[in-house]
Amino acid sequence: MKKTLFLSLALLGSMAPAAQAQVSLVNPVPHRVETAGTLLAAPEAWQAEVLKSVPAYVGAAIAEAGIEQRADAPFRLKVGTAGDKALAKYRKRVPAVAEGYYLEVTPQGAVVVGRDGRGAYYGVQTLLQMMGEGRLEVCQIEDYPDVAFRGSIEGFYGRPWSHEHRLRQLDFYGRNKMNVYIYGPKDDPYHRAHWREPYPADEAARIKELNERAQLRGVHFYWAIHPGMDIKWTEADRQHLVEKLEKMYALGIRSFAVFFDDIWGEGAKGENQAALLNYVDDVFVKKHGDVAPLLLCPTEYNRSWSSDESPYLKALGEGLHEGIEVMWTGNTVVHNIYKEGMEWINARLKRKTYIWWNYPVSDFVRDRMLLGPTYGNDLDIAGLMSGFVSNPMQYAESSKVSLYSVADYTWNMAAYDWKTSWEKALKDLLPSEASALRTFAMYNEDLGPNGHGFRRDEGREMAEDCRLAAEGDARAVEEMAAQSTLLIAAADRLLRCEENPLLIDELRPWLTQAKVVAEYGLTVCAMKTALDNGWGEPQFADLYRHARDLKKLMYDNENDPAQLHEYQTGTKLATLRYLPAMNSLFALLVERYNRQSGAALEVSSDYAPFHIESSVAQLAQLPLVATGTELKVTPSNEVIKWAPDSYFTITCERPTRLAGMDFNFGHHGAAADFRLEVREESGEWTNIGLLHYGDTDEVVHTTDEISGKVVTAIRLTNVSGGELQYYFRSFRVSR
Ligand code: 14T
Repeated sequence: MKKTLFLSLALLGSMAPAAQAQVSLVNPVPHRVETAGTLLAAPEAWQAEVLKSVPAYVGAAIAEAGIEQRADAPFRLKVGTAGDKALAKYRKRVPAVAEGYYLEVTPQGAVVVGRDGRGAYYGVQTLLQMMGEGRLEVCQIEDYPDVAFRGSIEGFYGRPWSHEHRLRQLDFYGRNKMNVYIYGPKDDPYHRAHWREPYPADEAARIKELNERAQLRGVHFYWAIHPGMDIKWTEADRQHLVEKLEKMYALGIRSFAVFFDDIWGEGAKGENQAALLNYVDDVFVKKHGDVAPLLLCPTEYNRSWSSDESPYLKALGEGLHEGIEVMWTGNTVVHNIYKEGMEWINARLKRKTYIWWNYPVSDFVRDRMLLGPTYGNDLDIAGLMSGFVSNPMQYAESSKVSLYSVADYTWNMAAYDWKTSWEKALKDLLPSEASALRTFAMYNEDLGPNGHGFRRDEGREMAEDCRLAAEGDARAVEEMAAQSTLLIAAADRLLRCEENPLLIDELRPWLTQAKVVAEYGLTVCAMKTALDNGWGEPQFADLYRHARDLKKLMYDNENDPAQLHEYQTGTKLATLRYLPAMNSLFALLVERYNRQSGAALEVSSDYAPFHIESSVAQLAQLPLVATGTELKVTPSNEVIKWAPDSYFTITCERPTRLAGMDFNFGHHGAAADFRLEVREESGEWTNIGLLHYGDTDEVVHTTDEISGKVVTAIRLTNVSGGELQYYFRSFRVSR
């Protein structure tokens, strides 16, 4: 793109300062642009002519654009496809790639020529985006997607997106040239747990409406089914599957996916999965003739769960009909996508893999809001994949920060610039408060320590100031104080912003928390001023107490049920650089104060009344939530491997009176595999009996002896003598 721009500037001999002013608004970044930067006023009315070769939804998009259609308007818009005779003179400028388009803007009007219907739709989107801010730019654009299938997979654990959110997503995908939405929320019972059962009428009607909206936006609506948890490889279950798919077909769905992720046992057999998919391909896809190629999410869906000679992948690669697409998350479950890994998996599956990118999904770090830039995937792998979809957060609007850039990356990979794309995404999501959103987002990027080891470089822009402020450097501390005030200002502006209420509702717990976090930072910075000026008692001590109280408020915020979203456990931000820097500064100042004045103030500002300790790595990092009378451990999506004698302990900073407790590891009989002990104030460990209520109860309950005990720790130990593999569905203590 840059090259062409250079060339055209040289040819025209002008250096118009506004070159590409309007084109730069377009997402994704177009491939080939020729412009001299000549700006026009965007037309308020036009004569739009949409040729018959173009599907009706393109005409609808033009009609909805808010520009008056008037027979005597001087600006003419013509939209067609490469086959139209009337547009023959443009034909050779239309890229020979599905969904490509050519767009030409002159002072007299605009012409859009699509390679196909969707190409025409995308050309219109480019034109409409270029008209932002009341201007338009004279230009010629040849554009096309790098990756054939681009979009999202609603595939997370947690509360599925609402209908309203899904409709808004589909609109967003259309505008940003994404053509895939895969419907596969883990917590929709008709997708997974009760896959054989048909949707009730009202839910079926909503899915039908979603599919219709998707068609209007050029989006393939994939309906996914997840039968692997209890499928039997029998004729009966084969029929159950096809019957369910037929029901969805009758609603108008034409794209289907079958998921076998996160299962084991019978359902996980590669040959059987391949045979089933081939069967569905024969009796369903080919029979209808208008259904898209099937999409499979395999059980070994990432390299760390597979091997060079994996018989499973071999069974799929050799067994699956040509044309059936297979999904893949990369080298691990949550990982950036690299060229070497793409080549590895493509060779085994004998096809171009369809990437399921597990970002910005946050179902394994539920206390996080992920608003950072989208970076890290290789930029030379477009030709190695058949599709690329992002698994987003349970927070639909907030996920658009990342999805905007996924659209950009998958369309024009070589030109992808994550910084610019991020800035544009923030402006697109909240035009009136983009800078406040940017400030806030700088502190909401990293995932914190997590089982998948996926991290983000949060606060890169303040790295140096954080490092120096932690050592007490005066200028850096001043800088951090100013940054803290900016964060408070940003949070307040967003809290009172009315432009996108759905977004603000999602962000609210983190916005509230951001203000406390920033107030803490400000207070620590003020402690330095107090100490430098020799204020001593009572001012330094007051600030010191305030800083520690704010830590307690942060903790209370994290555990306040009124502030938490469903499934959310805690509200963390600024944990990679900002808070550690402020914590170090706090400790340094308090030590200095203690030394100078002979005081013995506690040097740490940490407030955490309960901690987890565990020899099981998968459990050691799980967050704890402590509401009024309840203490809950965040459930895990994973199967937990308990080595023999491994333990899980909750420790209490202060003696705590227990009322009761229970846990659910998804298995009747688990009561016999574990020993539960509490540590009493004397330091002595006491055994507590465990039992199930009834013959099928999965919950493990304690005997009454626990009630009223005052304890400093609770410990659960695997005493079965062997390794245990259990879910970790819940772990609750009431006090
Ligand atoms: F199918 C997959 F490609 C996939 O990623 N499956 C799930 C997905 O639904 C979830 O949102 C994502 C992030 O947590 O990871 C997968 O879920 C897991 C991952 C694990 F490592 C579930 C259990 C695991 F042990």
